[in-house]
Formats: sequence, C-alpha cells, structure tokens
Amino acid sequence: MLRIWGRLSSVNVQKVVWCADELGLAYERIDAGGAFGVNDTPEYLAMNPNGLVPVIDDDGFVLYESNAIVRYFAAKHAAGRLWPEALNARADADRWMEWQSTGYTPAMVTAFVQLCRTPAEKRDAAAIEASRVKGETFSAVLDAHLAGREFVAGKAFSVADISVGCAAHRWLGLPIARTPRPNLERWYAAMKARPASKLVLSQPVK
Ligand SMILES: N[C@@H](CCC(=O)N[C@@H](CS)C(=O)NCC(=O)O)C(=O)O
Repeated sequence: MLRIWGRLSSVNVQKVVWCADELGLAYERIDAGGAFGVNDTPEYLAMNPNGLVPVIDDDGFVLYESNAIVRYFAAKHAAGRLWPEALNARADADRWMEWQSTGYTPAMVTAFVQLCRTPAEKRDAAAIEASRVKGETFSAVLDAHLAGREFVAGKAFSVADISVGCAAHRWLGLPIARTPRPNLERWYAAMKARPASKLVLSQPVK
C-alpha cells in the first residue's frame, strides 16, 4: 500500500501526486501540513524529522524530499521512461529538477508567501517586487530553453517536466504582472492537457 502525506496546495506534494497519477499508481493521500497539521505529531516526525510535506510510505519504505520521491517512483515503475537510463539524458533531467528546487521555486517563494499567505495590510511590496524580478529571470531561462523543444529534458516527457511543471504552475498562477513567455506557456499548456496532471495543475495557487 502506498501512502502519500501532504496537502495538495504544496508545490512539493503536487510533484509526487502528479508523478503517481502519471504512473497510474494506487495510493492513499493524507492531508498534512499547513492548516491540516499532522506534520508536527511524533508519528509524523518519526517519518520526517524536518516536519515537512511530502512523505511517502511505500509498503514500509519511508521517504521524504519530493524530487527523490518522484525519481523513486519513476525508477520503480517506469525504468528508462520517466527517468532516462542513459547517463547524459538522466543528468539532464536531474539538472532541471535541481534547477527547480534550488532556483526557480525559491526565486518566487517570497512573492508567493506575501501574496497568498500574508494579509494585505502586512505585505512588503518591495520584497514582492524583488521576488517577482527573480522569478522573471528564471522564467526567461526556461522560456529560452523551451524554444523548439517539446519537453524540458530530452525528447520525451520525464520527471523534469513534473518538477518544473509544478513550479511553472505556481509562477503562472501568482497574481502578479508577468512578461509573456510563449515557449514556456505553450509547454505548460501541453503539460496541463495531460490527463495525469489534471488534479495537480487544476489546483488554485494559494
Ligand atoms: N525539499 C523539500 C521541501 C519540503 C517543503 O518545504 N514542504 C513545505 C510545503 S511546500 C512544508 O512542508 N511546509 C510546512 C507545512 O506545510 O506545514 C521537498 O522537496 O520535499
């Protein structure tokens, strides 16, 4: 039995849920984190001492860190497909997952927290703008990369599309002014058209 802990509004939980749906896995998802709590209980902290979501329990194998979980699912259920086996192709997909988790998502996190989780009267306009500008810089890199490309890494859908796709979903859903990015927007529309992304990419950014 596969269990996934985490609220669907979390970008990191979204990656794991989209990947599980892409692979057609049967799972139970338990809301945790944010207003749901759960992630501060001793039982939860025994699974993830960081107290963050997501966490999975796959027949007794407990794992946290969203990108590691996505790669675990892909390696277990779609070897050579969602996570390429050829070394260079695998490194390319891994590179974009790192880019998402260490660059793109952190760039926009202040804008997200300020605009979606902070009461209007307590918002810091300068911090929002600085974060928006950083998000634009990363979005420009992704847009240029996607010119003439159907997928983020290689010639087929991969784990990189899932991780970067969830970050792009947040970026495109933020209530901010954005520079049009035709390649990014075309690729995102294609990601959104995938049946397995329906649950995740229809989540409001909040
Ligand atoms: N590097 C971790 C980051 C996990 C993380 O920061 N999760 C956030 C939600 S996106 C969280 O648990 N926040 C506390 C909460 O939701 O209560 C991963 O990719 O899984």
